[in-house]
Amino acid sequence: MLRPQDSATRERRSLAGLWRFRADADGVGRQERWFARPLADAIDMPVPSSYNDIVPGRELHDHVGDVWYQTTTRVPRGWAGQRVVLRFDAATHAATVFVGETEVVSHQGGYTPFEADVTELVTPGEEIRVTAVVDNRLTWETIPPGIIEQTPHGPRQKYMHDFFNYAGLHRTVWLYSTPVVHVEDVTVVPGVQGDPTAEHLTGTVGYAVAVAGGSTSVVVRLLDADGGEVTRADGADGTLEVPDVHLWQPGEGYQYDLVVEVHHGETVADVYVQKVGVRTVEVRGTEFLINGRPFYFRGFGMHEDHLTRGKGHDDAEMVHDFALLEWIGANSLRTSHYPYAEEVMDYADAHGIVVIDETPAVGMNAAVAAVLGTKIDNVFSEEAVGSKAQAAHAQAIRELYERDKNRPGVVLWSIANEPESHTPESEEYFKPLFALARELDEHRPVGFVNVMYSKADVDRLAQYSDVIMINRYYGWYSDSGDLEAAEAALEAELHQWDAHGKPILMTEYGADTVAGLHDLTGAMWSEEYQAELLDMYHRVFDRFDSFQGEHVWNFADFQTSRGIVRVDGNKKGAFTRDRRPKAAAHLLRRRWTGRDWLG
Ligand code: GCB
Repeated sequence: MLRPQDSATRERRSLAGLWRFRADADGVGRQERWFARPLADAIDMPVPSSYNDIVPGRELHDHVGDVWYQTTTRVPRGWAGQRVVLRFDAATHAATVFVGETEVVSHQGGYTPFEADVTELVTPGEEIRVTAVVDNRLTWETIPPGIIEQTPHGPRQKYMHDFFNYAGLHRTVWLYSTPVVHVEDVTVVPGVQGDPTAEHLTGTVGYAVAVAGGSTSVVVRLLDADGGEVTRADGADGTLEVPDVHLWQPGEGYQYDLVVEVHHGETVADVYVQKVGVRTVEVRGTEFLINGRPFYFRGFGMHEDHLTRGKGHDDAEMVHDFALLEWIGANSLRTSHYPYAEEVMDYADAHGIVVIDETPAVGMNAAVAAVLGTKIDNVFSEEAVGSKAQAAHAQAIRELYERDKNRPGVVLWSIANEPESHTPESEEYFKPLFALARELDEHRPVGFVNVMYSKADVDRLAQYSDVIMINRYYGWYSDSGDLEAAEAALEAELHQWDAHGKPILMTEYGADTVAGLHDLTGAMWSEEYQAELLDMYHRVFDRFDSFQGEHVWNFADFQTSRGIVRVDGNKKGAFTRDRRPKAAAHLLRRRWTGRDWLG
């Protein structure tokens, strides 16, 4: 699905701002048709934001079920004769949208966009009322999965991942126009002729344009970053050659503009500009190659998580987080454990940050669930994560691909985080999903993130992955406080994975750490322990040639559900939740940049 943009033929209007909002504790709003009139008893709710922490008290924080959002907007007069589309960048986790009294779209899946053509329902120059009912419930039919327990005190949402189930309209809502004859989709596939490490390379950009609304011809022009035309071609698909190509590189997000013009008779009916970064990705033996050169991942598993707004996107927070990544010397991140806002992805593309792009499939694991207090007998069964979840999972993979397929920063798909992966049932569940990911994208490697309960000797999914991604907590959840034992166990395990002959990435390692807690005996929870643990891991990583990346868990402390293993959230951040560095941040900066904090 194309992102809305302003072009010579298109306009967009953000509906960000304060919406009317009401939680539907009794679940009666759909039946009572709350969308049919101005929302009664409403409070102001910022969009984008999670709603959970905006007002004090548990009621909204722990709400289970529907909430209602409503706003009015005037459709620009100048849009007469245009197609008008209403797009939600995300609604977590499911939504049904109404324009006036008409239902226009429903969507399941909390982190990918959806839209509706509302042309027939609007009159340019007049106001419309937009209402969205957003459901935060996680069940055995959703990704991620969850369980709703009915209790005498009301429904309780349980889930098998630790990050808090923030919900609401986390990203912008757009009203946008396109011509009736319009570009519906663009796919680009970059490449190079010959050895990508050679000088003065010729790049290639395979492209395919889908047009809707009438018979047309398509012209594409490729512009360099200064706006100079590099090449042009006629036709809805083909391959462009880019002489002396300027590659997209880690650390340098050079991008071209592919200007797609749809000609209808003598006129240019629609113009859409697609960014293109030319780079290659390849797994060769135990190496992960970007543009033919070995790439070593340095960075973090992240979360979209901030004070007050929860998972709501905010440009200031985003730019600050990227500035901290640069300060610390990170070259990459994983969108743990769901697709991030498109603004984040744009920023990564534009600045040469390498991304492991993850679906929202997290918490498919009985052992992890048990630690978090939920008992499941057979996780991959019709009673739990069965065919319905698998269909939702497949849809999540498709929507992630459709959204991010053109992004140069995305070099690897992660189709799940820490599923149980040692049972025949897990293999049966995942086999078709790996096949789907490969069918969608022949040009990027695919993998999943392995959990400590399904080690190399029993795992059944690594065979389907191009890279080995593992999360390990030696010295924290196992060998707690004993870094010598942890070091031996980590090294022994890496030897086992080494035998696969694939690149190995540590996608999570870390220790909960209370900022400001210091202890000269190196006690757990202290800043000293976190730094010492990371240092130990690095020592071990450096002993393996097949080791191609280190992503610390986590970039920053983040909010979790309530439980006895968390005090005010997960504290494994190198930064606190309000982005102050712990000792570990300085250690990482030294390892990744060779510099101290003032250096
Ligand atoms: C994991 C999960 C991550 C958790 C982390 C932890 O393995 O992938 O979502 O936050 O452990 O800190 O427990």
